[in-house]
Amino acid sequence: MTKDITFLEDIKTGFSHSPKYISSQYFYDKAGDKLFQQIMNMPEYYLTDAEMEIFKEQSEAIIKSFELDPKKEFELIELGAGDGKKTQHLLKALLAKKYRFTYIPVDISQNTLNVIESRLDDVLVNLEILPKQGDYFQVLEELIASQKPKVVLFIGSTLGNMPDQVAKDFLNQISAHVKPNEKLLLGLDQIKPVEIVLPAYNDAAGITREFNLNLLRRINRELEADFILENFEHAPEYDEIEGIAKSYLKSKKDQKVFIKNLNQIFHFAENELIHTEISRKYNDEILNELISESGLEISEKFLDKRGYFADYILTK
Ligand code: AVJ
Repeated sequence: MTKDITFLEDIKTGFSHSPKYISSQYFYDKAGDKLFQQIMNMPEYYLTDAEMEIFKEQSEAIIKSFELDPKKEFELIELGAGDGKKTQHLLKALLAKKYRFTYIPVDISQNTLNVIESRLDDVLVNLEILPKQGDYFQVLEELIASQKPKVVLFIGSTLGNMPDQVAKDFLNQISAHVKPNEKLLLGLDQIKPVEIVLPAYNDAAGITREFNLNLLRRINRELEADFILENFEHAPEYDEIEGIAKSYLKSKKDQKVFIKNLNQIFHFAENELIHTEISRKYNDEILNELISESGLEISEKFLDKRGYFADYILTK
């Protein structure tokens, strides 16, 4: 499978780089998906609760901000659909208001889409749902010909895994796929003190630690490597000024690891870091800079009560 070749090549590239890195996209194998679900239930991981509160309590206002013509059918496209638990509240409110729309969750993982579809089929019997498996932009490209107006959702602060320049390109591309007056609902974690952010990436139960170490487990399994997981520790950081949480795996000692499928030995010095993830936090100024060349503008902002998380409405 080409996917495996990519993993192999990406690991080779990342481990040959100084400092070493593993792309955060590789967290999400079967075990990683499960661990992320558990992370979302950790008391320290405030992001999910905060955004859930926004959807539970402010869905009516969010719908108003879409400025839809109630007589016209529209398409609600969710990029990276997750488990649908948050979106469910918005969908329910739209149905209650008798809007006619098709909900189109888009995800790389067919498995994820199946989970959402069966969950939503149970709770929202009248929902028209049309899951699409594939790459976001490929799917948006397919939908561009549609005459129906669209609203695009990209929630959960997933954008935060992208370096700013990548995020900028991503938002420019989304903008290129929507028409004037169409909306993007963008969920972004807000910059806040280290005492709140850092524990979210270092929960006491050790789930995030497992999530990070699972990358090595995956390399062992899929690339036939001999990482000893006990020889690495989970090392997260958060710089409050910059507003970026960073996760690393730190080598506890000087060691060598053999990756059979690359027929290559990699050396890890004591305390050497493998960078595995960034989770950027935002404010209006940072977001405005990211969308400055996209033609999108912030038209509204919905915060949870604590002001931890924001769902922005961006209008083209
Ligand atoms: C799914 C990207 C929003 O960065 O907060 C959670 C992933 N990583 N704990 C985040 C994650 C470690 C999460 N996002």
